[in-house]
This record gives sequence, structure tokens and C-alpha cells, in this order.
Amino acid sequence: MGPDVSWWRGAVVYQVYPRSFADGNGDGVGDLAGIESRLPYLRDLGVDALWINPWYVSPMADGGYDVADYRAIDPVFGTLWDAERLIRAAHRHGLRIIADIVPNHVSDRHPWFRAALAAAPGSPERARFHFRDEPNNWRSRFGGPAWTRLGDGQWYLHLFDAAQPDLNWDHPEVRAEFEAVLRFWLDRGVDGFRIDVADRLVKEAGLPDRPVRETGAPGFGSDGPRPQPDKDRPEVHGIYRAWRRVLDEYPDRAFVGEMWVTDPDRFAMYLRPDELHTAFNFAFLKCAWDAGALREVVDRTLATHAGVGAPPTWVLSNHDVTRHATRYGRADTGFVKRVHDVPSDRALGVRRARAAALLSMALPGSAYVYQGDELGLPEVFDLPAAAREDPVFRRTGGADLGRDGCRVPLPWGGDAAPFEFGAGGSWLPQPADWRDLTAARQLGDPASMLSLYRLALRVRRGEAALGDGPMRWLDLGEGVLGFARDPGFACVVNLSGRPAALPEGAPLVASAELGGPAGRLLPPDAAVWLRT
Ligand code: TEU
Repeated sequence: MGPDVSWWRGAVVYQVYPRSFADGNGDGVGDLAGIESRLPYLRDLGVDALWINPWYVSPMADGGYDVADYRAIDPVFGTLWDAERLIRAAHRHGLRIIADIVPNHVSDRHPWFRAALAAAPGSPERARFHFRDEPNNWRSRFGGPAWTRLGDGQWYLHLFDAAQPDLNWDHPEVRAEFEAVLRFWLDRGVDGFRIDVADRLVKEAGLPDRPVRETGAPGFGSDGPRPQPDKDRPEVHGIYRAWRRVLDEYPDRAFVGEMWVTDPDRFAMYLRPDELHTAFNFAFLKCAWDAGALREVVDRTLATHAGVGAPPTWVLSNHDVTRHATRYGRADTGFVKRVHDVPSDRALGVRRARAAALLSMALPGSAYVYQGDELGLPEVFDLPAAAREDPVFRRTGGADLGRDGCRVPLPWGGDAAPFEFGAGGSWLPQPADWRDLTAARQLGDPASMLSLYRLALRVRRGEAALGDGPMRWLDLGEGVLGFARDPGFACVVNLSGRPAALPEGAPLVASAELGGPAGRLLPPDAAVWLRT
């Protein structure tokens, strides 16, 4: 990338789930000191930026997505001083910091909601939320009703947990407050924001009942027919135009939006030049391991983004979905919603995850790595019920095990749990066989997932100079995805089930050993980068 290209157009962003990344003070929960101590690991991994899930003061009813104070760090993670130091230290290592902003709801311990509870029905304190005398038929994204009743008879709306009351975005104080919060963190040097549930802030006027939908929502437990609240209201765009004006007062900052909006044209509206810079590509995350389906998603992604001049992103996993090393080892490799009673072939899943890593990093735009994907971590299903913290588990009565299985603390080294996660155990138990997956062990093995990520990221930044830009498909036969990028680069992914002959070019990185007498055969479920 030339120096004139904005960093966010081609960045590889590493997602840090702070509770589970590294524990600096030995209390069993990850923290900012832990992140700081592992910055050299992230620099050597070769990523460009960190997106850190919410670090604010929170009762942790939803892992920090229930914020009680947007201007302070939760004591379990550290202090504001620590955050400022972490931002500076990251910058010294050449790593940018993307904070997570949670505007749809606050914690029920947030001063505004406490004031609303203390005030009477119809009071100005309640006007910042959605209070009603009667609930409508909306269901929570986490299972169960989206309304909770108070002692005085009024109900309040929460699209997620009851501990996460939804804000009323028609209220000018709500709008002003979040613009001030953006400035608070921009002034402290963050390079951007990931926007939580970006498509749901504005509700349909009057909060009318919604038609009953038969299908469960992707990602969360299905508890029968579920009237889903409306999302993606056109009025939401005014919020992001205002936010963009705030961000543009600071040089080189960027937004990444979290919208589960499937219609490509509606999705693209968030990425217009005066709104968000980027957004997570969940169509790619959900796509099955299938050449035709992937090609279609890539084409649709490129067309969608080209229309508004925004760079695509390539996302395989995050803290809300089943880890892709597990998904790709199943008979059905697409992601519709979390399931836990489906077998997965570990070797096959890892093989495909290696190939998918090369694919996601070679496509034009920005790529995301969820912590632990670079170690090939699987989803953990056998957590004891008592250890589970995700409200989804409780609110669905266990029908959906929830998201704890992709949030198990990272194994850094050693032979026994907590695998150097910290000095004091880990808030979720780690599988004993993660001794073979620790970062320390993988560093010493050139065939490991970690070694593959490190090599690929070095080549991506260095000689291949990947990132944003054009690509063109190569016709390499059925089941084989191939594309070329200038100057002189090709990526080939074999999803055909039999070895595929490589086009001209010297291999730069391969996800599996190449076969054939001259090493020109790419085995199934493998990918290679070529210098052409
Ligand atoms: O998740 C938003 C969310 O609900 C999506 O994951 C989506 O609705 C679903 O998976 C698929 O339709 C965000 C955070 O990422 C998550 O961790 C929080 O629990 C949630 O918001 C509430 O803040």
C-alpha cells in the first residue's frame, strides 16, 4: 500500500476480547495490563490494529456490553490511566486501537437508568428509554420477551438482556451524550470505533407489534416463532452522519459497523462516504465452505462496496459465533445459528481454517482475526453449566449454550491450565489438550497455525503488498477459486475434493504441503499464494 492509502482500507485487525486475552494481575480475568504485556506478540504476528471489546465500567451482565460508565475502565480491566498507557504503547509498536462503542443500550446500573427507575412514569428521566404501560410482542435477541415490568407497572424495552435497557435515540440528550463519548476517547488517542448493533438504534415509531417469524434469528437461540423488532430504520443514518462529522475532526480515524443487514443495498447505505468507513462482512462469515457460494459472496461483496467506494472486510469469526475451525469441520459448514450437538472433524476443520485464513487475507480490503484463530482454537462445548456466563444460555434455558465456548481464555504457554493466561487460573476452564495449542509451542513449529499466520501476514504487508485494490478471477476449473492481483500475485483455494493443478507462479505461502513431482498440485481444502 502506498502511503497515500488510509490504513483502515487494508488493515488486518485483531479482535481482543479482554476478559479472555491475557491476565496481568492474576485474578483469572484478562485485563489491560495483560494486553500491554502481549503487544510484542501482536506486533510480531503482523497485524495492524486491535479492536478491543468493551472495557468500560460494567456489571458484566453481558461481558461488558452493559456499560454503566462510558468514560471509565472497569476495575477488573484496570484504570483509565492503564487505557491511556495501553494506547500509547500500542502506537509505539505500530498498532492502532479500535474501541468498542455500545450505543443501543446501557447497563441497568447506568446513572440514567437508575434515575429513570427512581422517577415516576411519564418523567423526563424515563424519556431517555422506552417505557410503556403495555409491552408489545417483541422478543429479546437473547431469548424471552424484550420487556421487563417494574414494580410501578410500567415496562421497559431491552432488545438484549433485561440488564441492558434500550436507549431512546429520538432524545437529543442521548445523541449529544454519545458524540461527547466519542470525543472523550478520540482525545485519548483511539484510532476508531467498532459500533455495536449499529442497525438497531432507531425503533419503529410507536413500537408496534411485529409479524411473527417462523425462523430463529441467526446466532441466538430459537425459542419458537419470534416476532423480531424492526431494524435498519432509515432514520439511523442521520446518527452516523453526525458521528462522522465528529470523527472527521480528528485525522486518520475510522468506524467499523456491526450490522447484521443481509440486503446488500441496505448494507451499503451505512458505508456511504459521509457515514461509516467500514462494516463487518457477515455474509462471508456465514458462507459455507463451497467454491460457488464463496465466489458469489465475494462478487456480491465487491459490487456492494464498489458502489459506495468503501473497502470490504473479511470476517471469519468473532466473540458471538462458533469458531470457524469447528464450523468448517462439520457436514454443514455454513453458519445460520449456533448449534452444539453436531459433530465436527477437527483435522478437516483446521485444514480448511488454514486455507480460509489465506483467502481472507488475500482478498481486497481489510481482514479480521479473532483472538485464538491464529492458534486454530476450536469451539469449547463441554463447559460446566455453572461456569457459563453468557445470558443467552440462561435466557434460552440452555437450548442455546451461548457464546462462552468461543470466549475461553487463550493458552499462551506451559503444559497445564491456565497455560500462562495468568497467575490465577482462568474464568472459564480451558481444555487440557490445549497444551498442544499454546502460542509458545506453536512458535517453535513451522507447520503450526500460528506460523502460517505470521508468515502470511508478513508476506501480505511485505512482498505481496496486499490490502485494498482490484482483483480478477482466474478460471481454474470446478471447485477451485483463483484470483489475481496486481502486481504479479495470485491466490488459489482448492475446494474441489481432488488435487488441483496450480497456474504459473512461485509459491509464497501455502496452507498445506504441495503435491506432485514438481510441487504443482494443490491438495483439497488448501490454499496457496503465488508470485506470478
Ligand atoms: O451483538 C449483536 C447481535 O445481536 C449480533 O450478534 C446478531 O444479532 C446475531 O448474532 C445474529 O443476528 C453485539 C455484540 O457483538 C454481542 O456480544 C452483544 O451481546 C450484543 O451486541 C449486545 O450488546
